[in-house]
Amino acid sequence: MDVELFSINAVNPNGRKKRVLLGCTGSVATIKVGLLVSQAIAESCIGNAEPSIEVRIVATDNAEHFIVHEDLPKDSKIYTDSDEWNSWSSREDPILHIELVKWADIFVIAPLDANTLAKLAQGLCDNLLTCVARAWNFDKPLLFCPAMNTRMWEHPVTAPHVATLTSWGYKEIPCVEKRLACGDVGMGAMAEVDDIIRHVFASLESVSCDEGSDEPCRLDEFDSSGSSDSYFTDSDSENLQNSET
Ligand code: PCO
Repeated sequence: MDVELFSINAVNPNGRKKRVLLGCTGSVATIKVGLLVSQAIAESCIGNAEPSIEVRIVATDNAEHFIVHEDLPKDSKIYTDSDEWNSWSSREDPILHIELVKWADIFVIAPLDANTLAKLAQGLCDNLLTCVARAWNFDKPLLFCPAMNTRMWEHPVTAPHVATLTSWGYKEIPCVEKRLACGDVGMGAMAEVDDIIRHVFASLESVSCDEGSDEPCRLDEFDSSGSSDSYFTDSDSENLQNSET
């Protein structure tokens, strides 16, 4: 698809920021999540007084190994499997993956590793990220960026899995060929951050979030209960210590 660079109109005329839910899995390409989020937010400011997108992250347990927290904007919201379980104690409590589906305007899984790709293609949902995907509202876009070692990419099971996802209307942002983290050169690297952002903004163009069209959502209850992780920088910690002394 030919997407014009910076042809963003992520701003909703009614004022609400467009809500990007970013899923990260256990590919080493998750090291780029900070760059992806920071750059997307910065680019969404172009032509607008302030960012026109809000990004929240769903990370699998394996993704957590690769997240470089220092690269993420301060106060980035990261939801993990433990949030799903810690936030539920009785039947009146909201279910985190359902609230995330209601909250988001778009779900972007970047990177999508071989394991989670296989799970999604089979309909498995054994963690927060795969539950979000399984409960996804097909009226909203879901984009995925495969990323894995070339040997895994070339396994015969990969292409049918990708084809299954695209047959459901999920949009693939194809992987590229380059030197991978393990030193091998070949297909399987996550698409470039610039390309991912262009595709996300292009998909957001068609997302309407007119006043009154939002599904009622109880995500604020998680945030105010402090059950999800916010990332704070070292300077926040220093400021806190200074204010305590
Ligand atoms: C390597 N696996 C990988 C996963 C995909 N790689 C990438 C890129 C990064 C660096 O530009 C890691 C983002 O190579 O997406 O490298 C061996 S298992």
